[in-house]
Amino acid sequence: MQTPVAVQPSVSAFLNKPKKLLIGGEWVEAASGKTFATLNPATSEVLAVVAEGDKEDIDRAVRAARKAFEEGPWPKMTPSERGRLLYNLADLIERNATELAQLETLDNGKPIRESLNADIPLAVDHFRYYAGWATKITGDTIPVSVPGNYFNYTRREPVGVVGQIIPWNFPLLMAAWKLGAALACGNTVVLKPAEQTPLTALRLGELIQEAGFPDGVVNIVTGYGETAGAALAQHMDVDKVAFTGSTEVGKKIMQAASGNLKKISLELGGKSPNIIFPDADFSKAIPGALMGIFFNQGQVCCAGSRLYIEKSVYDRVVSDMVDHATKIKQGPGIDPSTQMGPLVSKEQLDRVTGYLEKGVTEGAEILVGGETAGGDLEKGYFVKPTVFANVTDQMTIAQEEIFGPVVAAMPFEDIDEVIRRANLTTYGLAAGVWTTDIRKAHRVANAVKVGTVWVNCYNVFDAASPFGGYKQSGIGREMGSYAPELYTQVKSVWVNLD
Ligand code: TXE
Repeated sequence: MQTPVAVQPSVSAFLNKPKKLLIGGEWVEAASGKTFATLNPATSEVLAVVAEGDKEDIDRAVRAARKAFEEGPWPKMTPSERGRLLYNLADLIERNATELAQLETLDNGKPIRESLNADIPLAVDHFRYYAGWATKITGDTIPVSVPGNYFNYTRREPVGVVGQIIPWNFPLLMAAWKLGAALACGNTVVLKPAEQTPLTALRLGELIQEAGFPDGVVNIVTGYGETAGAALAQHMDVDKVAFTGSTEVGKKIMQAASGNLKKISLELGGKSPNIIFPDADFSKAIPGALMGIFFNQGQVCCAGSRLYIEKSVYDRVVSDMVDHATKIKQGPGIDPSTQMGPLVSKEQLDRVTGYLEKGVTEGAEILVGGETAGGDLEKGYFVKPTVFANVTDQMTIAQEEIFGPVVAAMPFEDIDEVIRRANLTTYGLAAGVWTTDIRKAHRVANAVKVGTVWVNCYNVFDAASPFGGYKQSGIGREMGSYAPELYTQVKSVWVNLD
């Protein structure tokens, strides 16, 4: 097994020890005894070996979560005690930030500067934010008009046992997005990390135990989507499933959930328009457009992958983008000077290069990139940052989520045209608009059918602000005051006062 250089001793120690499933407070082997390897995408070498959970393990984990939900001590704890545990967890993540960032970078490929400065601090923030919510899940008193003398009030109660299936692009942060609100609201959880990136979730499991969460409140089953993931989505004793991933699998989750009509929330793919008007501040718009598509190698659900540029400034913006793209330093994420790491897997590399070929076949022109990186990086899953021109809205590269560092640049004539074209997609996750004219900014913000609009900025997130999609980008909103709606159900209580 390849132990990477320049990592903390605790990272090497974690990589070398057996990685089991967390079920009912115990670390256990998969019932089948099977394991699978997780690779370092910068080198394609084996990074660690992990237990391969399947249906039987999901069954065990759901039983443990049910017991913890019904019998306690979790349901008997006060909201403030539950909040305290979430604070403890946030503190522990913060204390182990470098270790977690290194693990994340090795497993996922992302530059260490991103895992250290974005993924981990955002996860800490997220747990702290929802720690505060634990004491603020309230009901209402309702002034009813029915004849008689009634007192009617509502209680917000936890949904119960929640299955959470997360992707590989922000492994720890997605675990935080899912767990924070679910635990603050008093649910118990079975978490299924992505098979490509199980490591930080497993380390998080250790920190969850260290923070003092009772056994069975959080269970973690690593394994594949079609087996462990599907078993969780279908399970008849799971009350809700929360999923982040592809729209294709999102639809399967919805079908699987119909067996017992479990509640669902889905955060799916996107093809987000990023719109630049000629009156934009280009010193911000160009870096914003670059970051919008190249952050995390473009493996971001809200990536600004359709770049609409008003015709009069199209050539200038595109040439600046190309110029900057050639200067991006690619390399192993663990190298602090790396600006862009590898894609997560060989499968993702093949998917992205497939889109590059398709773009050319359909008549688009590659201005920069368009190929894998050779030389020292040949063994890893590196794709060069790519800018496509001569793209039409109907082309596959303008319609389908590529999930790689690939942007389609397209000129437009005026605001009405760009609004219409921005909405020409089955997705509706996010949009960006760059202008110094506040009227244009608001007109676009109001007209685009998406869950998040960034004006003169991109990829800004805060635990307090909701995130989720219109159309086929998803169902429900995570974060802020909205996520507790996903993780509670409302009970109306009538009391006859006569
Ligand atoms: O995603 P999957 P993949 C998009 C992106 C990417 C494409 C494919 O376009 O190129 O999806 O990536 C679990 N029942 N996004 O194939 O399969 C799986 O184990 C239950 C967008 O990796 O959707 C993993 O834990 N679970 C995205 C999770 O689903 C199943 C993030 C996501 O994997 C399952 C990732 C099944 N039948 C990819 N099949 C975003 N919205 O941010 C798989 N899984």
